[in-house]
Amino acid sequence: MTPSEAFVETLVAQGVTHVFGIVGSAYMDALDLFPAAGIRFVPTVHEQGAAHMADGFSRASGRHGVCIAQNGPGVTNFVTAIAAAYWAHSPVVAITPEAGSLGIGLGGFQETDQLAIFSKITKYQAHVNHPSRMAELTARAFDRAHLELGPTQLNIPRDYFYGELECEIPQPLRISRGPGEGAALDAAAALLAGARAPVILAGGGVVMSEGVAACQTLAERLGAPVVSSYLHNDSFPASHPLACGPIGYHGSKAAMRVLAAADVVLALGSRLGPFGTLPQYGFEYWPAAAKLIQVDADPRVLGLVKPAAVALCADAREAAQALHERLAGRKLAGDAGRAERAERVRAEQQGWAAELAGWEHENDVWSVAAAAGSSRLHPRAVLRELERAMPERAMVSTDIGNICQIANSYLRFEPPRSMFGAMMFGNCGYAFPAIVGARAAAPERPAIAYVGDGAWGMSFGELLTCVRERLPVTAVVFNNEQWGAEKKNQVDFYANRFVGVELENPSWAAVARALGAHGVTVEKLSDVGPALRDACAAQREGRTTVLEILVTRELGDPFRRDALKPPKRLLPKYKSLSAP
Ligand SMILES: Cc1ncc(C[n+]2csc(CCOP(=O)(O)OP(=O)(O)O)c2C)c(N)n1
Ligand SMILES: [Mg+2]
Repeated sequence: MTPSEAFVETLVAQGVTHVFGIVGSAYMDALDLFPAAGIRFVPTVHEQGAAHMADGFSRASGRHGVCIAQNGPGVTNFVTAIAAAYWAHSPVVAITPEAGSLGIGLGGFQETDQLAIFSKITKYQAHVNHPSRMAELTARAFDRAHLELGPTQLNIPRDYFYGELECEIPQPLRISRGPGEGAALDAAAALLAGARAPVILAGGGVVMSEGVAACQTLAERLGAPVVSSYLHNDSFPASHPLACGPIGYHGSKAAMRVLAAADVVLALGSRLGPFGTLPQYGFEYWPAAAKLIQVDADPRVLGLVKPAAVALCADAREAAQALHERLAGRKLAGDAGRAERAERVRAEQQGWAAELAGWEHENDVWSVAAAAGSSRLHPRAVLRELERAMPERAMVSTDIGNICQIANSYLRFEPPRSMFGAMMFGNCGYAFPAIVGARAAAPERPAIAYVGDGAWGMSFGELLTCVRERLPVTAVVFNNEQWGAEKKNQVDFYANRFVGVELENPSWAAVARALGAHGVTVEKLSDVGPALRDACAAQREGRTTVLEILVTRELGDPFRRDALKPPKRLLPKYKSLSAP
């Protein structure tokens, strides 16, 4: 076969059905085979969009997401999105054809050091150093992405697609972490059996391991409330009596209060990232005195951020099952107070629900003034309406911004693989292309992106992909005419000296219509729910809709209060800009 055939046959063997990218001469010999191989090439507007789509595809399906681009500029356009996939733990394979092997180093066309550029944001980099290794190294890039749950790079000198070789196409290698080491499981089971107030923190690993049912069985056995880790609101069914919602920024106070009262915390499939456990609402809720059992498939994150009494390198689902087995027939210290604990959990859930129901707008002085006299809608009221109208089995991606983060309080899911937050890379412009990829993976599910107007400016171009490729989604664009999340810092720390945060917008609904999508401007609260329902129904007819919601400029709690300091100015010319 030819190397192009070996490459494409390896994709087929790995189960690849979609590849996102922009066409380029560097890999055209292989691209030519895609249709005959049963692979759909999804052309995008920008390669960043392609890689975010690959990420969303993989998060919705649990399968690999794949993107490909022209060497040089096409490939460098991937960078931000691959970094985002790295922190989302998505098995994305970035295929990066590079300058021809005989010209490397001569400064020919579209040449740059593509391995160095991705070295810190991939789990593995395969460089095809000889055409006859095409299948072997392609397969390894896929296997490693799955094994390490993160992006890998497959770098191919463009002349290596040509030639002839003989090879076997490798079968996919799938290795489970298993339930973890026996002695550590024993120790964890002993801690759980001795716990008076155990709490399970269900992380992204529960979703990725298809471990929700196992987590639920274990939680019910222990009578342990379950909190979700930051931006993983879908790691436990929200309607379950033990579900307390997400911890972290704009999360559930019920979750954080319940966690604060734990004596043993079982962190299931979580790296316990530092941002996700920061104090919120002025409340330091991490139970530092509690014994921590940390389970994660990546041994490098065990005990990294929080000291763990027991660290288990394991698959979250298998570990939960093994712990449940070890607790069979055992007396649990927590059984004594089980009814009171259940009552307390219920009270916390109801307390938070009532607080949220009464919290219709922001109450700080700046926000009240900013919203006064405005006919625009309060963001919280809009988020509540959207929550109420959310169709069953919807997938929601959320961007980085003030309103998108407040949405954490209002996003409740039953099945996993439903929420796709821009994870710890935190890039504006994530949510929209990610939901397009999710939609490609799960065409039967309603697909919705929450995006601020600033982030929308970065990402709306991919509307063309939705229209051209019939990948219908709904974008909810919160138009507050500002880069709100950053403006909030200027309110809190810089005495309302606004620099670079005001946005003058076109009608985003009109822009959507000009690009061939449906565009709706929502100005009345009672229109929010019906507009979302209509837009999701239109997805079934192949139609993409932008719901532009006109909201006030009020702003909720800031992202990085932890990282900003009051301004100190020493030079006389800047003295007046000092904090009082
Ligand atoms: C790519 C990128 N650039 C800049 C930032 C810094 N940043 C974080 S939030 C934010 C403002 C987001 O504004 P918008 O999307 O309008 O949402 P809002 O905060 O107004 O709800 C910015 C600029 C970022 N996170 N990512
Ligand atoms: Mg905004």
